[in-house]
Amino acid sequence: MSILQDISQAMQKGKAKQVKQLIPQALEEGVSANQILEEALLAGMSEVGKRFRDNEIFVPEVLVAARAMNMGTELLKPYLQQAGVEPKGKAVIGTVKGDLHDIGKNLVRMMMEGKGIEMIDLGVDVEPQTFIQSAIDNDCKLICCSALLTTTMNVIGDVVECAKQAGIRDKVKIMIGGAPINQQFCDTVGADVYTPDAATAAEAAASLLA
Ligand code: B1M
Repeated sequence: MSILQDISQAMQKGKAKQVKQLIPQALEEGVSANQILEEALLAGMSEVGKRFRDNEIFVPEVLVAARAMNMGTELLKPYLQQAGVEPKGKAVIGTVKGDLHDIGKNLVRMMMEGKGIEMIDLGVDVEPQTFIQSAIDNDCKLICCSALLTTTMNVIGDVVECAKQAGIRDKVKIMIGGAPINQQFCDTVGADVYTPDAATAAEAAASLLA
C-alpha cells in the first residue's frame, strides 16, 4: 500500500495518532501537501460518507474519522498556505445554526487565511444574528456561511435577511458553500457568491476583498 492509502485508511478508521505520524513521513518522502489533502484525506472522507449513507458505519465511527481528518488538515496548514502574503482584510466564517459539520468550513478558513485574510471563526451551529453582529463588531466586509445539511441550508436565507434588517446588506458580501449548496440556491436566497470548494472560495474571497 502507498503512504497515501495508509493515511487514508488510518483517517477512515479514526486513528488520529497514526495520521499524525504518517503525514510528516509522507511530506519527508516528497509527497505534496495538496496531494495528501486531495488523495488521502478528502478521498478517504468521501469513502466514509458513502459507507455512512449505506448504513455500513454510524455516527461514532464518522465522528472519530472526522477528528482524525481535522487533525490531518491542521498538520497540513503551514504547507497549504503561501508565505509572506499581504494582509487582505477580515471575514467571519461559521457553519449555520443546527449544523455541526466543520471539516469543510475549517478547510475554507485555512485556505482563506493562506490568502492573507484575517478569519474570525464562529464555529458551528451559528445563529444568523451572530454572523451579522460579529461582522459589525469586527468591521468585516465578508460573511462566509457553510451548510452541509438540506435541513440547515435555508438558514443561509435567514443570514441574508438579518443583514438586510441590520442595514448592512450593501456593506457586506455573503459567500456560501457546502455539499447541498449550488449556484441556483445562492441566487434564490440572495447571497453574493457560491463556490464549490475551499480553494475556489479562497480565490473568490481574496478578489472580493482586494
Ligand atoms: Co453528517 N451528514 N450528519 N456527520 N456527514 C452528511 C453531510 C451526509 C451527506 C451523509 C450521508 O447521508 N451520506 C448527510 C446529509 C444528508 C442531507 O442533508 N441530505 C449527513 C447527516 C444526515 C448527518 C446527521 C443528521 C446524521 C444523524 O445524526 N443521523 C448528523 C447531523 C448533525 C448536525 O449537524 N446537526 C450528522 C453528523 C455528522 C458527524 C458529527 C458524525 C460528522 C461531522 C463531524 C465534523 O464535521 N466535525 C459527519 C460527517 C463527517 C459527514 C460526512 C461523512 C462528511 C462531511 C465532510 O466533512 N466532508 C458527510 C457525507 C459527505 O459529505 N460525503 C455527512 C469533507 C469536507 C471537506 O467536505 O464539508 O462538503 P464539505 O466541504 C467542501 C465543500 O462543500 C466546500 O469546501 C469543502 C471542500 O473543499 N465548502 C464550502 C464547505 N463549506 C463551504 C463554504 C464556502 C465555500 C465552500 O464558502 C463560505
